[in-house]
Amino acid sequence: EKASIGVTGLAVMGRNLARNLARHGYRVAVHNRTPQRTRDLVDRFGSEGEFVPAYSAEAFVAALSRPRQIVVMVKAGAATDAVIDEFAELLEPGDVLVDAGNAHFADTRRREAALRERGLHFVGTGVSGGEEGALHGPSIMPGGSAESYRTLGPLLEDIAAKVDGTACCAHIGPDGSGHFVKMVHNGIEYSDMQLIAESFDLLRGALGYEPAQIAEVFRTWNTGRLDSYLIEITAEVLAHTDAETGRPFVDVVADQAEQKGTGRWTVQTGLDLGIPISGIAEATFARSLSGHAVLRAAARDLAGPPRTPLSGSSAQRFADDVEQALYASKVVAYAQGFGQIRAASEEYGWNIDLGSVAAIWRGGCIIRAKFLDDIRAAFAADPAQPTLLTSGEFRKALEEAQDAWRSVVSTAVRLGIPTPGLSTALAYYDGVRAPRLPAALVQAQRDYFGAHTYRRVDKEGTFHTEWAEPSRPERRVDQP
Ligand code: 2AM
Repeated sequence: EKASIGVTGLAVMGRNLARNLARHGYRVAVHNRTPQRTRDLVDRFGSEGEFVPAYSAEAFVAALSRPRQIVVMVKAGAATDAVIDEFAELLEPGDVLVDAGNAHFADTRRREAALRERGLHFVGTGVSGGEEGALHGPSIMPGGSAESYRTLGPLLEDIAAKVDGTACCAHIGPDGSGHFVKMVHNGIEYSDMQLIAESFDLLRGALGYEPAQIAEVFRTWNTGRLDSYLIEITAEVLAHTDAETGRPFVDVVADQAEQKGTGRWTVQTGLDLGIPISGIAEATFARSLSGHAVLRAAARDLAGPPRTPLSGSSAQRFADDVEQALYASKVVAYAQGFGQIRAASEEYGWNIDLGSVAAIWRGGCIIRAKFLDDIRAAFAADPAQPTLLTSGEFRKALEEAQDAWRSVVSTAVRLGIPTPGLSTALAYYDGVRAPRLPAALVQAQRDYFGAHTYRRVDKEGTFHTEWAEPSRPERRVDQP
């Protein structure tokens, strides 16, 4: 009997995906460049389901029923290309090759086009949830042809996380769309994490709370609208005491946050598309700032304000104010991220259903949160809305939060506590709602030094002022 799907690349993620498939009753062919990993999987987990170990690419392909479906789970980049090249030779038209790694969507577009030429379906899919998610139910974001999803989709939906009985897996759109959506997921994750970290820093710096007390605050928040995986694990981390020193664990961890690159890609792509994803950008830059040890050592003695903790009624209100600032900033970060997905969808003709993206992020993935069901509902009610900020419940929440949000950001500024994420989100909120922006002056400056022209508020046309002439005459330049 042939296997209905195969997994190649059996490091932890691939192994756990294979086990998840087997536990759901699928016969799974398993293969790895180094055969020991394949043997190891079957030895340790063979009892969980039906595995068909294959010790060569040829044997692996021969073990699969048609159309053959192969999930590739190797390191993104050259390894993915090597594996694709190897299997493309062995597969036949109609077969499906799935890249479940974190590929850049532009690579996925290139690979999909090349394999389509040969009659093969290439599915670039986002998988979020880490090792645990891969085993117990990740959020899955597959791109590629609609035809490939007809055979592959049911399997992926079976192994995905479920929320209210709905699978956290849906066909995103053609070619690179799945990996694009996964990339933005990770960018939003950066933003969520940074906002939470800033909230912690504020509660500590402005109230003098200990990490264990802050863990309690987060636990309380986690019973409300901020209910999410990231808030939950933050409370766990903050409550943890280092065994060796007896100090709060968060205080013994070096304060340098690393990144693997998807946040950077999100920011780079945001710049390319001209979409202001300032929340994700600040979160990414905050990580890079933290890593610049020499810069930070040199700047350590720059003067700042005294950090006198708050007292009285402002202290009593502060934790609640931070909750509101965090929530409002989170809404901004998601509005920006969904805006970026929409822009890419238009640019590449992907026709992505934003509500469906929100729906499959409700479970399995790192940013899973109650909040995502509200986003799903907002897009379901009005798929074409220009921004989440103005949609029913979110508008109300932002308008209610804005006083607290401003107060938190001003407290941060006054005490010299860096809050790039919370501050930029507020600046975005004020930027998009401003009836007039100083962009008028920027455009005038551009016309002055570069003759870049401008449009006027009071009449049609494109104009240029002859700034070098004393009388500064204006000419209309868009007609003969
Ligand atoms: P390995 O066990 O043979 O090293 C994560 O590194 C996974 O990607 C591993 O399963 C690893 O296989 C696989 N991998 C990395 N580079 C590869 C390549 N060039 N060809 C095939 N598999 C590769």
